[in-house]
Amino acid sequence: MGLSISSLFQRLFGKKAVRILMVGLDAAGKTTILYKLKLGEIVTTIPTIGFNVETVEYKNISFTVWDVGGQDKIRPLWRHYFQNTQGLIFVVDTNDRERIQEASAELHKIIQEDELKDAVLLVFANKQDLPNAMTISDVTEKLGLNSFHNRTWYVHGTCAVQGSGLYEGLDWLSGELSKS
Ligand SMILES: Nc1nc2c(ncn2[C@@H]2O[C@H](COP(=O)(O)OP(=O)(O)OP(=O)(O)O)[C@@H](O)[C@H]2O)c(=O)[nH]1
Ligand SMILES: [Mg+2]
Repeated sequence: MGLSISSLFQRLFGKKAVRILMVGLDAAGKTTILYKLKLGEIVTTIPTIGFNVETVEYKNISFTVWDVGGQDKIRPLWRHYFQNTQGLIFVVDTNDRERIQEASAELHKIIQEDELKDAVLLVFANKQDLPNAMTISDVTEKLGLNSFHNRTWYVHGTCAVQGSGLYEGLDWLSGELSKS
């Protein structure tokens, strides 16, 4: 026996349930993304101390998205959310050139965690609406994504306040996660 919650959910509702962890530096736009996906609206955010969690239904998948605050003092809390994560969304502020190395270091630190070894990685290169934003190839290079050999990853440009790019990211995630 031993039906997982996910397969039980799938039998009852015909949808696959997946657990997504969304992290990134503070002010990258995670909470804005979460509520744009959930409500279709821009909410006024305050820095997240702790986490927000919402379920977003898209296509044949029910995504439970955990959005964890990114301030440096609370980044050590991220690891408490790693377990059972099937998809990791790493959000980067492409306008924040000063902290792209810091973002890269945080990504490299968590990606080697054993609990995340099977998680697919979606990078949202956010704030593409701002004039000084780094390009997708810049972000790919600065995050060292090409060094992730045993990882399924994808980077997509987004503008959370307009909602652009978000569903393309979920499309990719749903494609990858329905394979497993
Ligand atoms: N111009 C622009 N601003 C954005 C975009 N996405 C988010 N913002 C703004 O960036 C600020 C920070 O957004 P949040 O969603 O609170 O950031 P966060 O990643 O949740 O931050 P923490 O909770 O501190 O980890 C807010 O003022 C947002 O309105 C975007 O695509 N473009
Ligand atoms: Mg937040």
